[in-house]
Order: sequence, then C-alpha cells, then structure tokens
Amino acid sequence: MSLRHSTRWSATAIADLLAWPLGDLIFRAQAVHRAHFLPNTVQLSTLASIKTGACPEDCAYCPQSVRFHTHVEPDKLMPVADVRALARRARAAGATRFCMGAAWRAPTDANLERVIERIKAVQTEGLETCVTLGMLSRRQAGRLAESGLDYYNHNLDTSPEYYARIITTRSYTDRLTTLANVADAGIKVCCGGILGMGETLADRAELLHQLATLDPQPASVPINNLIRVPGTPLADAEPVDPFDFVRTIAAARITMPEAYVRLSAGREEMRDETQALCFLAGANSIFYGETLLTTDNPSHQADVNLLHRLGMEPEAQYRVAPAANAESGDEPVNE
Ligand code: SAM
Ligand code: DTB
Ligand code: SF4
Repeated sequence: MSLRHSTRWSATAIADLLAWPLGDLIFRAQAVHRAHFLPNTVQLSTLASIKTGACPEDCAYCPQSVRFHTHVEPDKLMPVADVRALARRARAAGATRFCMGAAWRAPTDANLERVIERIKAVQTEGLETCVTLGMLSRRQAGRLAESGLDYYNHNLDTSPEYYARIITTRSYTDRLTTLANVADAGIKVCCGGILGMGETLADRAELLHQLATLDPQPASVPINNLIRVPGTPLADAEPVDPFDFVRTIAAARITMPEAYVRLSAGREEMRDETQALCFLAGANSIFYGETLLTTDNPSHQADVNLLHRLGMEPEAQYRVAPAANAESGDEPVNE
C-alpha cells in the first residue's frame, strides 16, 4: 500500500472509499494517520458559548436559531472575566485549545473588538484560541489575525446540493468566501460538517470532497453527529449507522492526512466502542468538557477514563502560561 496522498480526491473516489469494507478502510486510515501523527494521542479542545441564542439564521439543526422553540435561553456576550475563568478551568483539566462560539449571522465591527478582548484573555491562560462567529469580511479576518487568533471555525456542514434543504439564509458560496478570507488572513481554518441530517452517502462524499479540495486543506476538521434537539426541524431525523459515521471519519483522515480530525458533537449518545472505532479510523481530537455550546457532552472524567482504557493520552500542553495572573492574585502557572 502506498502512503502517498492526492489532494485531488474526486467526490466519486471518496464515495468509493465510503463503500469499502470497514476493516480495509480502517487499515488504510491507520496507515495514513501513523505517517502523520502520534497514533495514540488525542488533542483536547474545550468549547464555550460566549453569546447564546436569538440567532437570525435558520440552520435546521441548530437550537440557537430564533426561529425554533428550544431549550436555549438567549444570553448576551459573556464578560471577559467569566471567559477567562472558563479557559483557566479548561487548561487545568488538560485542554490545549479553547473555542468560543457566538450565535451571530456575522459579527459587527464593535462586537469583533469585544471578542478580541476575550481572545486575549484566553491567550493569557496559555491556550490555543479558536472562535466561530459566523460570516467574516476580509478586513474582519485581518483584525482577528492581528489579535493572534490561531483558528477560525466555519463549517460547510453538508454537500452543496443538500445545503439548501438545511439553511436558506446564507449560501454555500457565502461560506466559501468566509473560509477564503480567513485563510488569506493567515488564520488556520477549522472546517467540517454534520452527519445525520438525512443526507445520502453521495452528499457525505461531496462534503469531504469540498473540504479536501480547499487550498490549503483545513488544519482542523470537526465531524459532528447531529444532536437532535427538540424544537428544531431535525429533531426526528434518522440516526446515522455508527459504522457509516466511522467510515466518514476514516475517509476524512485519508483525504486530509495532515488535519486534526475531530470526533465532535454527538459523543454523549455514542457508545464507547463507536468512539474507539473513530480513533482507530484516524480521529485525533475531541471536544472536551461537559457542555458543547448549549447541549451536553461527556464529563472530563468520562473522557479521561475512556482514553485511559484505550491506552491513549491527551496531546501535551505546549504553551507556558504567562505570569499574567496578577488580577486574580493567583500564582503564575509554570509548567
Ligand atoms: N453562528 C456561527 C456559525 O454558524 O457559523 C457559529 C456557531 S455554530 C453553532 C457552529 C457549528 O455548530 C455549526 O456550523 C454546526 O456545524 C454545529 N452545530 C450546531 N448545532 C448542531 C447540532 N445540533 N448537532 C451537531 N452540530 C451542530
Ligand atoms: C463544530 O463543528 N461543532 C461545535 C463547534 N464547531 C462550534 C458546535 C456543536 C454544537 C452542538 C449543539 C449545541 O451545543 O448547541
Ligand atoms: Fe445561528 Fe450558527 Fe446556529 Fe446557524 S449554526 S442558527 S448561524 S448559531
């Protein structure tokens, strides 16, 4: 077997991969994974919703849209001190990246500056930073790059063909434009999608094709299993066969060899065995912490136990937290 990869994966070739016998697909994905990453190491990212709900968009999966009646209580921008406290807790629990989400169609310039204050607070705690704020202009992406932001998350979510069934208030092209603005500004792109929205295998192949042909390929690829939130139009969607979920992870690993492939939303409903298969298929990142944005995620302890049972370990924290803890009166953390 060759370990050479093409970045010119056609959707048809990816659809073929998704139909391979599971064992063959995992074997290939493992080979690719081991050529690029430590095989038993998982990167831990912690999420925080810094502005919750009341979003004007109509994404059919999302509990934060103002159009659906869900469990979500809207909340205004989280104060800097609260963000910093969450980041500190995330780092203490072993996370290396802190991702902040805001339920906006697009940030205003004034809101972007307020988010930048929060990015700086998280940097002070020695974590990598990621934000997901909706659509960005080139200028706004430039501002975020100046702040030292590491990653911007903006998902393609599904295939271009299926997209209009899920979202009508912004186009696929809008998404690609934001991704180009982010990449051109020099920020690493975090971009993935959701399985379980009624899409076909061909749609999944097309989503992976879109992701794998981004230039450069995304540095981080979250693969979400739809959380079927009551009140959203997709509340009763048919669940994905866990083996098909694993196949999609393997195909993401094979087609995007250098990306962190994140086993993202939906782990709370996933058996440990399925998660283990996802790691075997090349997933090497998870969301870590008991909430995602507005929904539940496994506890820190559950994930520490799972990784331990699998003989896997969290990716090491690499940044030394600066001695900028004067406001809190705490001793600086030096590791
Ligand atoms: N408002 C911003 C945007 O849409 O770009 C950022 C936040 S949005 C919640 C980030 C991503 O979360 C979505 O693109 C989608 O992929 C994922 N997501 C939202 N609700 C989900 C759900 N119920 N299940 C799985 N993934 C979900
Ligand atoms: C991503 O791909 N998944 C995360 C993150 N990027 C922002 C969000 C998942 C949200 C799940 C539903 C919720 O908690 O509201
Ligand atoms: Fe708004 Fe983002 Fe949810 Fe869409 S996914 S409704 S843009 S918060």
